[in-house]
Amino acid sequence: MPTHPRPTLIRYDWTDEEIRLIHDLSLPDLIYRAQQVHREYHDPRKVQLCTLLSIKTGGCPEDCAYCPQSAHYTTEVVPDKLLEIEQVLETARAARDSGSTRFCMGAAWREVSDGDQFEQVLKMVRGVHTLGMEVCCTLGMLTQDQADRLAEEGLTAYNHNLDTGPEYYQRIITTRTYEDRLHTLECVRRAGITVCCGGIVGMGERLSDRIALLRVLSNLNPHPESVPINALVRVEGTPLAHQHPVDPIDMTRMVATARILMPASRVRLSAGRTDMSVETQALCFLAGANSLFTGEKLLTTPNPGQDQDQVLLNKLGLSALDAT
Ligand code: SAM
Ligand code: DTB
Ligand code: SF4
Repeated sequence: MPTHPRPTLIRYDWTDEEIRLIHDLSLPDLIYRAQQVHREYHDPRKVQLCTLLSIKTGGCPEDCAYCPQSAHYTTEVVPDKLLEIEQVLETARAARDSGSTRFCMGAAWREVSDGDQFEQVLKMVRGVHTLGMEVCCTLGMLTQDQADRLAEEGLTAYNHNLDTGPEYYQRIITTRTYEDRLHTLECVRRAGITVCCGGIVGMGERLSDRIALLRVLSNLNPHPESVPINALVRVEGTPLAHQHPVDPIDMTRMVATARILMPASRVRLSAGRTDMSVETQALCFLAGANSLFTGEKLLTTPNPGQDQDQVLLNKLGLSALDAT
């Protein structure tokens, strides 16, 4: 349970200037403010554990510069066909049994096409829902009808990231627009599915691009229920393979600012944790992160395994959120 009453009003009209002032506070002031807001809306000792599974890997027609699954780049990812339903449900069951409460299925698609494969995905959604887990998908762009059908099968959340600010976005992806992404988010919202939407830091963007991303996210009304903050996983073969690693304090500032702007949302410390120390992750929890991806793998790249995360949570006195 949250440990404070709720005086902070949720706002949807944050400006870049206001966000920048928060982001640039002294670190103690920033963390203090993030902690205050965090405790008004969340139990500071609980962390949501989510498990990812790539149900359709590689060969994607999009040109997202960070992504090892894009067919535009030569990476170590071996394209595969859509997984069988049983295999997916087995993985979900194992994730549930090791404490995960949300199962997120990702497909390397530009968009969902109606037909057999979508019908299979609908069955996977129903199956995971029946296991008593929250179900999330990230399948690319959706039509309203597809979003409605996913909702009917019990989908809890749809992940569709804005990735960065609108200006820098065009340097990262040329095959679909920021407006396309916003349109899919609207379809998801209208279908009554919760929205999972965040971005990536460390792609060579300026601070103003990170601020712009936070402005767009925090001006969505309602706010996305989950906000994944990814640190770029630098994958050999992608155009962003040789970016500088993200500075731990920059990551902390991003998490804390997201927390302050979107008080009721879950802020997820997402990709990039294999390169983060325990201390960096601890700072991110202090800054208001309250969700993690667990398991050995994200979609195609490594993630700290369950044992390592258990040690992390124990050390910090945190525990997994119970299933709802
Ligand atoms: N194809 C679908 C789409 O793009 O919407 C779903 C899967 S896609 C891999 C989901 C998200 O993963 C991307 O929007 C991006 O934010 C994140 N992602 C992909 N590759 C990443 C990387 N190398 N480092 C950090 N985040 C990454
Ligand atoms: C999100 O924001 N991060 C996850 C999830 N949503 C789908 C994906 C991270 C992918 C990292 C690169 C990979 O493993 O392929
Ligand atoms: Fe395809 Fe998604 Fe990767 Fe972009 S992020 S290349 S859409 S799998």
